[in-house]
Amino acid sequence: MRAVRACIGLGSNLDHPERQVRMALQALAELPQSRVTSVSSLYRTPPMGPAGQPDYVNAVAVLDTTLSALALLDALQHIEAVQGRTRSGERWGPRTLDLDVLLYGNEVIDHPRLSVPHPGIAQRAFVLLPLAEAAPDAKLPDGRAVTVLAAGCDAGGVRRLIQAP
Ligand code: 5RU
Ligand code: CA
Ligand code: CA
Repeated sequence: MRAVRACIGLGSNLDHPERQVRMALQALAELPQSRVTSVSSLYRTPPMGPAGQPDYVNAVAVLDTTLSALALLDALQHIEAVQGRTRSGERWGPRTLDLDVLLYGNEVIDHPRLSVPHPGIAQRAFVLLPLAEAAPDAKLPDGRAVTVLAAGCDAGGVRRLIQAP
């Protein structure tokens, strides 16, 4: 099967976020049928959505994978669970680890479990800045370039924490 380039968003704001993101990057590197081709720097980002939660650490990893989009989602949710993700708190509340399929090749997916491109991708600096760093040639299925979106977003408060390897 032909490999698809999938872009994965990583986020954590509980229980040593930097360590959570590093552990998740290691887990992504060990996914079956997949190869990590690029990883962004780690960014410290102010929380969007519900206020009063800790800052996040965000990053993006790029994979070449022959996993289907839903098999990839299953694998990401397994990594979240291993790293202590609970689904009990408030919607959009703090979490130990959040892994999102941001892009899956050029596909548009509208499934009860999975929406790709990830909703909000075109507005959120904590997604666009690491995405533009890790996959500077990436475009959304509608043709918009992530570098153009990143240059136009409000990057207020987003700081590079750890330079990409
Ligand atoms: C509403 C607006 C809800 C924007 C959400 C993250 C949103 C976050 C994250 C940062 C959420 C979804 N803020 N807020 N990083 N996830 N900085 O990963 F993003 S909840
Ligand atoms: Ca998310
Ligand atoms: Ca998620």
